[in-house]
Amino acid sequence: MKLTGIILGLTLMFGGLHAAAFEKEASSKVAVIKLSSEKPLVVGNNTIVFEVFKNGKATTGDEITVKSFMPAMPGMPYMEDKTPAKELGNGKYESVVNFSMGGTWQIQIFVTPKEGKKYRLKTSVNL
Ligand SMILES: [Cu+2]
Repeated sequence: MKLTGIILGLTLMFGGLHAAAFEKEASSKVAVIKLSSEKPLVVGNNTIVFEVFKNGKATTGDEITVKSFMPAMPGMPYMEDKTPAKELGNGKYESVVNFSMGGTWQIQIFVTPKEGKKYRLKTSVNL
């Protein structure tokens, strides 16, 4: 009984350490990209990890640029942030994305693979 409690406690603890505060998936016929962040998304800078899979396999050597934008709203101009991602390995790429205000942001992920055609995946986030 006591041991079970300890094991459960440890499982919850380590589970908690690995859980991402933000997770989202973008996919097309070409690829699947998993977005995640250790911290919840905020207005300002966000470190987002992009995991790129092609045919179920993690990619390497891709060049990735992340564009986030919000269409113009009454009394507010179009807003955009565009930043390259750096490769971390194992199909993971990291980018610091700046959201300058709360609301819905459209995200476009531009991928230039080491081999094959360039492609783009779209998703969105709310904050
Ligand atoms: Cu706006």
